[in-house]
Amino acid sequence: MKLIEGDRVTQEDLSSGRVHKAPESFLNRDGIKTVVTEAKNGRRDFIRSAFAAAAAGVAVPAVMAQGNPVPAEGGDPNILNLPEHSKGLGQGVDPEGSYGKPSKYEANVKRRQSPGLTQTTQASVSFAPLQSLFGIVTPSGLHFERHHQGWWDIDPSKHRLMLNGMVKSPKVFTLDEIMRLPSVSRFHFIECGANTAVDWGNVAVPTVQYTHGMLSCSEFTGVPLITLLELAGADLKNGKFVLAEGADGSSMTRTIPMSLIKSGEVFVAYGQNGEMLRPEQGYPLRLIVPGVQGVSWVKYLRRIEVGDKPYATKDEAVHYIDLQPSGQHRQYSSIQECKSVVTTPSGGQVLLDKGFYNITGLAWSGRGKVKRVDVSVDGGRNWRTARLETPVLSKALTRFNLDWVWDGKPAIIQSRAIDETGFVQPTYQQLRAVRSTRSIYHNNAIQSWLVQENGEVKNVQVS
Ligand SMILES: Nc1nc2c(c(=O)[nH]1)N[C@H]1C(S)=C(S)[C@@H](COP(=O)(O)O)O[C@H]1N2
Ligand SMILES: [Mo]
Repeated sequence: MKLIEGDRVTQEDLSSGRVHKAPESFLNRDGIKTVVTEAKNGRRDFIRSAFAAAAAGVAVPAVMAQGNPVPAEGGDPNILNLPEHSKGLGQGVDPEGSYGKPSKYEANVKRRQSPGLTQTTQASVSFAPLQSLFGIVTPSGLHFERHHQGWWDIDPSKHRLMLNGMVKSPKVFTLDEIMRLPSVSRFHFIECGANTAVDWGNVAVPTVQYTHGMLSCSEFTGVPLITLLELAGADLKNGKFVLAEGADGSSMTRTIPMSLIKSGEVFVAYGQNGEMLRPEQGYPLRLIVPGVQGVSWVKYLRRIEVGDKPYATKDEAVHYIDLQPSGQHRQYSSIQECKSVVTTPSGGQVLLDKGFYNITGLAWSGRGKVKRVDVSVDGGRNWRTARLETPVLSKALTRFNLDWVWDGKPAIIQSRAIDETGFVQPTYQQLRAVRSTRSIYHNNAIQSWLVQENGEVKNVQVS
């Protein structure tokens, strides 16, 4: 088994501080470190005793309870000294009203620019901190961003959605009119077709935030596009495609096949996770195209045109196309195929001691539900089936978990998802055989994380 080490991000880059080394790793957060320095027996024992304390009275895997708790000399000051918050009066609610924020101790958890991309003054991509998220919903403030021409906070009272082309009566809707129509709320993932792009050729970036962070999942609320098309009297027989157009300066225009719209799955959303869309996500209206790459989820949606052939716009003729080994490109390959990634332990995190860990990650498929996820800790030689957490929803992220006891030796952690169509997530070797090494989009290869003997976790590729 050969490991390909990163050539674009060196160890020197990591220590120079020019590259983020996942400071948000839950195992080496500042909060824990502070306590560790006070504990006599150092961080390794601290982690062990913390596990044992947490385990008291709770059903835990036997191996976790084995840890022999070593109390700090004289007892734990965090228990012995009554803290301020147990004595005084806490803060009151804001009489002016408020919008809640995360704890100040969670300030590390934020979306970030990737060290693997050209740094520009007007940055256009931010990556979601997948290593810090639980469950399947991406908090709206941590949703990844991809703006081709910057983002806007558009006045909803002035925003309009026009329906034209092959329709009996072209229509213009205000937001109020759209919000009066029957609505649906559905959980779906959105993944940029260029997610994991920089890793096509080689290992390129250190953490899961940058390898897989152009991925998010929300509960979206809105009106099925078919409802709006019917109101405009669209020619659903001869109209085979629609063109969706955004109101920002990027002239984002994408062709959507009518078959997807007729299935009722495509909808025009104004809601995200129980509130209005965030401006970065296309407030006040965006198209939701479940299973399809992010670029088709047109933000600031202002026009839908019904037509009888694909539009071959700039973002589908020359971008978001797949280079084949023959040198030809494949167009309109828009479904995000089955994919998964372990988010803990993942690159940049540090395991402080051998013993029990919960391997966790995300799986998804643009073709339906995830059926199974297998996890390997030996680089793909042996696999164990992970536990899928409910709900398992179609074209949404699915969370998986698996118990693991680390023996302190180097381990290569991988996950392999299988969807309800039977599609099995490919290895890099399998993917490169059909897609070459110089592709950009739609990289759904199995990700490998190397756990080194010193506990540091690194992004590697196994060939
Ligand atoms: N109007 C408009 N829609 C857009 C874009 C854009 O730049 N403008 N970017 C597209 C791309 S490439 C992606 S991956 C997703 C990103 O959505 P997000 O920023 O909400 O994560 O929106 C798509 N829709
Ligand atoms: Mo994208």
